[in-house]
Amino acid sequence: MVIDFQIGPEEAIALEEQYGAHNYHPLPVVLSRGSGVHVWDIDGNHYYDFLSAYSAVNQGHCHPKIVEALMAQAQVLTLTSRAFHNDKLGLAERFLCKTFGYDKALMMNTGVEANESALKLARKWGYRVKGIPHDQAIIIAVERNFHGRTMGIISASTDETARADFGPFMPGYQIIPYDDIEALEVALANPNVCSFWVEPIQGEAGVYVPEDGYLAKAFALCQKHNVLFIADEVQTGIARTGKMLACDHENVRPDVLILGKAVSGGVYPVSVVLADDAVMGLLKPGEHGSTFGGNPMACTVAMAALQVVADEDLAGNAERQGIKFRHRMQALAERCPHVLAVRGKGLLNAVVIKPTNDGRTAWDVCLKLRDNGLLAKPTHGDIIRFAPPLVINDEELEACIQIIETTLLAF
Ligand code: IF1
Repeated sequence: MVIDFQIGPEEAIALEEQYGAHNYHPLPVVLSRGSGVHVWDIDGNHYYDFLSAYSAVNQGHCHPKIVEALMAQAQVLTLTSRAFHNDKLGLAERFLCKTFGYDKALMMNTGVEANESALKLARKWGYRVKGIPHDQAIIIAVERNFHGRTMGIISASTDETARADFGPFMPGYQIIPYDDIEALEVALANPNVCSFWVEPIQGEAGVYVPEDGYLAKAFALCQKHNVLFIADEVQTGIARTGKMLACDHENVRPDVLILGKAVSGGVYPVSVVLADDAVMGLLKPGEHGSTFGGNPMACTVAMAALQVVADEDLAGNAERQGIKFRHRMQALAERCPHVLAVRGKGLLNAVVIKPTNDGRTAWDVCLKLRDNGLLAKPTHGDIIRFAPPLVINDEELEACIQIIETTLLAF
């Protein structure tokens, strides 16, 4: 059975308005097809995708090898639960451990679940290995972090919109400024700290890249104080910043590594926590789990998606195209008074927009970009994130840069 209801864009939006929770404010465009860096709306209009589903489709939309893996597995076995073994889980776990250099992998589904899992691990390690007194473990998080939407995770958020009316919150966090080594050193002096939990580049905050050396220094301090360094690479991982992991830029190997999004190329929800035996070995049967975590579909898709990243050298392409992109945006900033700043790494970039005197903002820029055939999303009112699929080639990037230049110069 193929469900193929034909609806127009107005009806599609009206249905969401009437029947869906209003927890998003999407750009008005209704997509119905994607391939590589390209997407098409219901009416057949073409766009370049410069969001990549928040960096989940790094391998490009509907990558044939990943879709093929999904379809083949879907016809054989989809879900067994973890009550039984399945013939793909061990293969995927080995694949993940070998790819990222860890002893063990814990497969979950979404980014936020992987973060929750990592924090549970960190607390247990704090009690069983570090010897922190019962229920006293502290996790250090940073201002403007984004790790997802569950209660445990937003308890560490400093974003009022994410928190208002959702309290009471989970205790056990200490929040320090991001990119501030001195603040970290002070916080680490507390012997009850079990972990430091950080995004190598802050995505939601507006693609905030820390000072060179921050991650390496933070990691060294964590080692000195016997504290786990947990990296949330849900958005920065899987070649997005020009290396397989953003931590690779500073040769940091996190004690606990969290991956999501592009682990599956955006084809199926897959997230992973990676750690060595000394940490992951602490989890015992019954202490953690997930009905869908590590199911054969997820395993097959993740292996295919990571193979594509290696085969197509997406890290190298992200590095090269990213340098070109920032170079051209910086040149544009010289000519265009509405471009205030350009920042990023690899193909995770942001442009800060100066609003017009008559009150037009980054949102209006994104509407114009859409009209000109490029999709991007504003954040925090004045920032536009530019993060195309990493398969983007020279010609495609040139066409996209020209759309962005034309749009901003006319703004
Ligand atoms: C949405 C931002 C991106 C993440 C990091 C965990 C998660 C995310 C570093 C949770 C999710 C998202 C989700 C997306 C918006 C988005 C986002 F704007 F919030 F910052 F990507 F840029 N860790 N990021 O970035 O992963 O549970 O969603 O799988 O729609 O809220 P999830």
